Amino acid sequence: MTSQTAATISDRRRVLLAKPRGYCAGVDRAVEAVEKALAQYGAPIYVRKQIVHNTYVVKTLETRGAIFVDETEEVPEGAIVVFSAHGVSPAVHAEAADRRLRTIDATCPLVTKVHNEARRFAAQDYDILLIGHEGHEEVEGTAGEAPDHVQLVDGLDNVANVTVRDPQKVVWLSQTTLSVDETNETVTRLKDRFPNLIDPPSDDICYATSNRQTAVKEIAAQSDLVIVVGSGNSSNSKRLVEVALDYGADAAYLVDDESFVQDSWLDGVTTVGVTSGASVPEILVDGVLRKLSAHGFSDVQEVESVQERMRFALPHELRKNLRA
Ligand code: 2E7
Ligand code: F3S
Repeated sequence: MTSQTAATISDRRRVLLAKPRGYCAGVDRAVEAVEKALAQYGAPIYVRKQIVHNTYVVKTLETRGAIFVDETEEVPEGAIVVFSAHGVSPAVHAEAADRRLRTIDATCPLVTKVHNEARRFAAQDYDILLIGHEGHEEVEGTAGEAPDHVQLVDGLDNVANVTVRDPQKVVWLSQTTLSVDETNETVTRLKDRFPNLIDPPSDDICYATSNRQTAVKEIAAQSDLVIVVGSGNSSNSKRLVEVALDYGADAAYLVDDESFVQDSWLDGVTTVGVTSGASVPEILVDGVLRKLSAHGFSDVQEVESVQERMRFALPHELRKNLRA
């Protein structure tokens, strides 16, 4: 290769950086809730489950004095516990009350909205088809609002197994972080079986999930490779990898941080798309961009598809004194 050809190729190397990406309003609020609790009451502050599904966020809060537990029974009586952004069922609230825990509920307000829908339809004796991923904390919390009325529909293959009491009285709800396209397909199949299936009063897939998918669609077709920054248990981040592949990226990978980016992925690549899930701090994206720059991808073009301005107020418990 002549030096001129090499220069031409390296000049063409670029990064398309999706916007919006990273923290959503619910994550911002939940992480700030733990930070404020630590500042206001001092360490330790207990947190039930990962406050958001990001390894770096959890580790950072741990170094500041947060203790992450799986269940409320691991929290000493009378201590302060924060409930994660993904929400909890009424049974978990009751357990915490039994143990006289002082609770700060960092459930995203858009998840609370889905809980309220579940309660309202259950009170009217509807069968509720909850589209979501089995075992995900958000699904457990929402289903726990009306366990006798909710059945989980996890993926298209599950549609055939659904049985309802009265096909005239069925509603679907969903997890907030699903693939928009796949959910539409699932609903279409459900409506083939239950033509009178009612839609949720407003979209359950949240603005942040849907905007990040729109943004990655815009860069995927032009990208040889898409790197999604996010942790392996982050539902919305994993969906971004799938959407990138569906919309024309030749390859797409989920990475926790730049150390996971393999040099071999960049062989023969001229355009790298980069985005991040809703639980991902920007510092992790910066690290990936630095690594790409070191490999000749220093031309970074941000592609903004939707403007976001959403903000949520902190949990109300942080506006009063929780001291015992
Ligand atoms: C809360 C909710 O923490 P995440 O990675 O969670 P998912 O649900 O995508 O695994 O992202 C932020 C977030 C998204 N949804 C937090 Cl209900
Ligand atoms: Fe809430 Fe959606 Fe974020 S449900 S926590 S705004 S990804």
